[in-house]
Amino acid sequence: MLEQIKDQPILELINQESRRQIDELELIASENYASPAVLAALATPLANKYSEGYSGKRYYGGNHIIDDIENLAIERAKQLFNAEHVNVQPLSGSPANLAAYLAILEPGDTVLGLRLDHGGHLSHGHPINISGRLFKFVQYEVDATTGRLNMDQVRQVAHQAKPKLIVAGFSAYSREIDWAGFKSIADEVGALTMADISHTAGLIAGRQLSNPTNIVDIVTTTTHKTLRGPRGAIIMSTTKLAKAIDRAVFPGLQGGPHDHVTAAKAIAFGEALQPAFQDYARQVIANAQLLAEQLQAKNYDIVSGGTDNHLLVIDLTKQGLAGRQAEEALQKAGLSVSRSTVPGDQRPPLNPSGIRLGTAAITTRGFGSAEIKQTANWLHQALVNHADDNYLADIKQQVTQLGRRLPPPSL
Ligand code: DSN
Repeated sequence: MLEQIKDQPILELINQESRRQIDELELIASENYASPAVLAALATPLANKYSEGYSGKRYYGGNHIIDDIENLAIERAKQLFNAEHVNVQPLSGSPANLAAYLAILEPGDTVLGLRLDHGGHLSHGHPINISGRLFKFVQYEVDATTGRLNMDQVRQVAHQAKPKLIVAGFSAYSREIDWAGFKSIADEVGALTMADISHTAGLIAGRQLSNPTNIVDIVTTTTHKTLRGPRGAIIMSTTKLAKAIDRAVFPGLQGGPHDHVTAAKAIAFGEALQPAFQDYARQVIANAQLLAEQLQAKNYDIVSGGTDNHLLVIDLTKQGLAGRQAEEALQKAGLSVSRSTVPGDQRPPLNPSGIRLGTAAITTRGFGSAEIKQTANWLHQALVNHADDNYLADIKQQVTQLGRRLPPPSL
């Protein structure tokens, strides 16, 4: 496929990024490597088509084949998540969340969401995001001592705020979620519930974490994190909310869906329906738990004391390191991570107190316990020697050797 690209500057940059993805270890919790089949679908003539509307009700001609593709994606997503209704058109996670809000809320309505610096997401009501500008978000927090959600505290905030919607879902929270607990609090205050499972969708689809579909009213998820599909998102809902969700996505928020991405989503859902995907999801969690244990043994503080999913947040306060400093040093060692706030962070968001690690991508490369222990050692050595560029370059060479032995499947 790449041989078709004659534009040398772009081709060279694409090749550089491909080499980087082989030679470095991707520990960013929201990233993964889509399969060759998923990537191939993205480079097909489906990208040429306009399909505003839905199956059988499009605003453009020539969509009978696109209808079949979209229907297949919907049926597979329904099977994967046991969902009553699925909209596969959202372009990504934030638009999916916004469409969900538009389906059931009016501007000014009160909504509950987790604070960004406690592990929430911008689109869960941060004042700088359109969610926080359109709606009156009241933010709940994780417990200051345990780093975990305390459902009694969530209940207290809900009873005070009397929201129309409670959003449960996170970008940097490593513990299992009590979906039924959120639902019962919502019922007590007459609110709807929405779960944003963008981070854990693959672990839910792989039957390793509990599934909120059929407990809450709306579930949104991106398709490219643990779910290992293309960049994009879907919205699942009860049949009762189906029409409102569909109208909010189109014509409420978006124009034409990206049909090549819809095909890639269908392929990814098909892959996730295979028994091997459950083994993958199990290994992602085992790897994250081992990584957390290894780092704790080296005296690192893991927020909440560990992980039940694919991610962990390390509070580097004890090490006297800031998140940005750590991220930059690790990058020099070929270890790609993202800085992260920790609950109650005293530092600014651009240079917070922690880093977030995830094992979805390295597990796709075939990492098991030996490679995880090695990775924990490299992380520790790089953080201890963060000011020594020669030392970091030396680690990078070792990282690259392992990276070339276990390349991403698409490269
Ligand atoms: N940017 C994603 C993450 O890193 O968690 C969420 O949108």
